[in-house]
Amino acid sequence: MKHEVILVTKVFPSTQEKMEADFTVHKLYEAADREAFLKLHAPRVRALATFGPFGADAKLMDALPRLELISHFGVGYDSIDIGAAKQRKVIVTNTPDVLNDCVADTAMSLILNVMRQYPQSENWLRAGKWLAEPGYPLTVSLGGKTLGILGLGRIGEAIAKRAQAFGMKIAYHNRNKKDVPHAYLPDVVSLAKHSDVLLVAAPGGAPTRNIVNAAVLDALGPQGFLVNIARGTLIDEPVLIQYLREKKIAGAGLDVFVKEPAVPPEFFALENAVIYPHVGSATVETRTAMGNLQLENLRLHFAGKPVKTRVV
Ligand code: 8YV
Repeated sequence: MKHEVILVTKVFPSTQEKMEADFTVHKLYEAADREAFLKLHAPRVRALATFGPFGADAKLMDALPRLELISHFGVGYDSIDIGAAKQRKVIVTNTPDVLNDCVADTAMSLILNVMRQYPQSENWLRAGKWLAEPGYPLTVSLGGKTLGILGLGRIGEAIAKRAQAFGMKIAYHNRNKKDVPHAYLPDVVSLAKHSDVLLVAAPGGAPTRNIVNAAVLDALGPQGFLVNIARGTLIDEPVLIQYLREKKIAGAGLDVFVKEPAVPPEFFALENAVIYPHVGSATVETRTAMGNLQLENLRLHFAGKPVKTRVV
């Protein structure tokens, strides 16, 4: 007999196929009446599969009194109420490590694109401006500049490795100093002051909300660039839009936004913003590996074994 899992939203197709092969999957996102759906399946369901921003709150956990495991697709789990999970002794797993390289590649491309203005220069060429002007305006070199990493975790380290290969110096701020050769700055403002590029790679959620605020952007200054591959919530977005518009910082490279996919249209008009639709981990290989890890945690739990990547 197959174990039963509630899936909160559609996932990567190959992951969903494998999930449906191994488990009886109840699709919450197809339910016309959510409450009736949960009531119907609650007596048998012990696991929930969540995905990115489609997580689980206390209300959903309460609707599933037999819930033992939330197997999340994504390294960031800010869409899950961790306090509520702990209180109810529900295990939460995520999908770390397998995405480090892809997210770091994306970060590096944002650093390159925002400093060297490759997308803007291509648009300039496509608009036929090369025929009228001698060349695209000069930009800024990466070599010798300081990359300040806010949140030097596993993804941050992968970014540091790449940036060093491009000749950048690394500084960082974490709650605790790490045993690494990079310069440690005791707070976000001093990191921003010390950096040419401030890169945000810390977890989202309430404790980090708006930690990149006006004071931090002032410290970064008109020659400084901001790059965010973590969560939109870490940045005070209206303030960032204002600072970009008034050129109080040099530019921003953003893969994430406060409310996705409803990106504030103000960003579309900003020449000094390079924006991606949250593609950090979005390759076939990485999404497959993330899905496999999500499935492995489900299988291990139902086999009575410890899960592989437990958060709480
Ligand atoms: C994914 C992410 O895009 O892992 C994360 O935390 O933000 C991304 O890798 C996301 O999980 C799916 O929406």
